[in-house]
Amino acid sequence: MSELFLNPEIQSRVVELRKILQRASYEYYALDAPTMEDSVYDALYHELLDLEKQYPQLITPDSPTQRVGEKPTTQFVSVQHNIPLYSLENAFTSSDVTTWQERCQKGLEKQEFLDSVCELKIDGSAIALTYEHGLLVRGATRGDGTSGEDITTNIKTIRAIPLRLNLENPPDRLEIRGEAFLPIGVFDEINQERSQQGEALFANPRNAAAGTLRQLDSRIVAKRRLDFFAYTIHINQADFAKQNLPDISSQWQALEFLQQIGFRVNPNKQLCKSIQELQNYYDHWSTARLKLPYMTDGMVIKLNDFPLQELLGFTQKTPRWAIAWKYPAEEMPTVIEAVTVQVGRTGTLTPVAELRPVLLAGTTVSRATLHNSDRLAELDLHIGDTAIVRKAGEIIPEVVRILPELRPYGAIRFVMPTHCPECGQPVLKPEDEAATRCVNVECPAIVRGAIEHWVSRDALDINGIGEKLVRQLVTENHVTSVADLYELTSAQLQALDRMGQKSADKIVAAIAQSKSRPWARVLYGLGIRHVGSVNAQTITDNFPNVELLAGASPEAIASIFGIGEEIAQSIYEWFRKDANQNLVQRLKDAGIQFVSEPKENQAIAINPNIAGKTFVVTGTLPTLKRDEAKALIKSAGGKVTDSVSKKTNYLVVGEEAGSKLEKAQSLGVECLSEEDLLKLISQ
Ligand code: 3BD
Repeated sequence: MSELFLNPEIQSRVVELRKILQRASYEYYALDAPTMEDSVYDALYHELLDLEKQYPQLITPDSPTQRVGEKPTTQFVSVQHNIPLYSLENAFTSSDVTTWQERCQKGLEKQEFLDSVCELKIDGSAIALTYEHGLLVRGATRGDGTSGEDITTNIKTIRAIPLRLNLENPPDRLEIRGEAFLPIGVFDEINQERSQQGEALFANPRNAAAGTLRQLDSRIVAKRRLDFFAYTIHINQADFAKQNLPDISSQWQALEFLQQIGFRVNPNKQLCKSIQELQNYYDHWSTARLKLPYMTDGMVIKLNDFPLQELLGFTQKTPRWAIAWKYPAEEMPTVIEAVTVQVGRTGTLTPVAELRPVLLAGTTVSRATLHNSDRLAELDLHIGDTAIVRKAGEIIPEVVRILPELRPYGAIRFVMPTHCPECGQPVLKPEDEAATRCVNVECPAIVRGAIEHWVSRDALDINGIGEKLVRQLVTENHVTSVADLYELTSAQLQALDRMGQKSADKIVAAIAQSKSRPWARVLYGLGIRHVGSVNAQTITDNFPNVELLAGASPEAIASIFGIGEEIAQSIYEWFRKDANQNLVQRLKDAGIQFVSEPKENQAIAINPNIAGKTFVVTGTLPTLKRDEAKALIKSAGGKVTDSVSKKTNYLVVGEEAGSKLEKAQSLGVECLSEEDLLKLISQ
């Protein structure tokens, strides 16, 4: 009935609203240049929605209100792809890429480098879109390349995919291919939500995207905010001529055209004119990709010229004119052959998976941490399980998850031992802590750890005492505490395996030299929980001798600017133990410094790049010692702390950086190399 009373003004308003909203979406998604405030878009969108509710006969399939379906589908329908979706050949090294380029040249009887377009390889799901007369009529998964599933209702929820092409005279039919993906931020949000609701987590954004695309309820898909980058266009030759479309004879032009007609195209594309340029693109994005809000697993190289592509054609599965150059995999499945348990310096027991070796991020990995017993229980790990192991960059390899469907029959669950594997004493696991601990102060692992820490570079810095020697000294009972080091004789050392007089004398001298190390290093060397080398300096600045510190209340210690209650409590408790008091006495008797030297006045040149900024230093720097780097930062007015937090401005990173780098990356803290730091200071 309402049709009869339809006001022509309303009809034209509906058409106008759609035009305005479509334009705004195009600028926002395709051009990445928003022109309309969200609130304005919202208001106009709701105006359209209300009109369409009143006059349902005005609804068109390309209306921006039609992105979310009404009710869930029961199953997806299989569809044939008119043009198959090919696979890509993989390259893993620059020589693979050179070989590919030479093969192309040979096939085309050319001598010179063939211009190539580099695109980031987005780690999502390949999608095929069909447009008829400019309207999106079908979206399908890649499937096996020849047939996939019709997921049109889900595809329509993706705002980066236009429902109508931005084209005056659209061809009768046109196919677009590209990659649908979940931005990493959205992925994290989804997993956080799932974990709160006790649902199984998605392993990575790719699986989450694929899972979302195959959701039967498009209202859920709409909430997941999928995104899309287009990279291929197929237009019928005859159609092409008929509509007098612009000339598209290269991949570069195709990408530009795709953006023009309304698609989001990845902006990080490059037209390369030499092998060196391909290499530079690969090198640049191998690290720059880590800062992108979506996952990439490599780059795709395509010969730019369409006529040349056509001449080369396809093999059974792949185009000869394209290749994917992959970054080394960071996650791989492998078999856990055994689990061993390591005892650390503080007595913490860490379960370690012994793996069938796999290549990860360019290195062979045969062990991965399992963190603690809570994590073990979460994984439900059985010996012989196949697990996904992950190693990214400098980060310690870890077991991400188990594939229970591959568990061998009769496999035995691994449980944490009730006794320390090093000393045989019972272990403790406080209810409120994840860690299992050996609390036997004479446990050889703890003694070894204490000594290794005492001699380490930021502590007493004693050269020549490595892990092997420490092990020998402890096993042979020469040393049961760090104080025993100062009673070692050259003769005792010479009695050890492979130790000559010269080396033995050197070590004894190095130990003696350590007696002159400042009180701050001594405090750090004691290995009190939570006391890092920076905290130790702050504390000794305020407590110039050990007697003052040993007698201080937790409140007095925590009153120091920059020292928290946890550290204060830990120090307080440490000095309450007789064994520790005895240790301090023995070290004092041996001549170790437990008193601050009077401070000389230092000339300070405040640097605005550094002043007021908070730094953390980690790993082995190429030329500076960590202490030297820290002193440099402090002398320029910067603050140095021991651990990375949201308040950290910079992480200075060297070789073999561990969890601090991982933390900094997850918090988005800027990382500096030694060179970067020196530049910043000298500016
Ligand atoms: C991307 C093929 C060609 C048109 C075949 C050259 C293999 C997934 O960002 N270009 C890209 C990306 C993927 C591509 C092509 N360009 N094929 C491309 C691609 N920028 N990821 N892929 N695909 C898409 C695949 N998918 C699932 C199973 C097997 N192969």
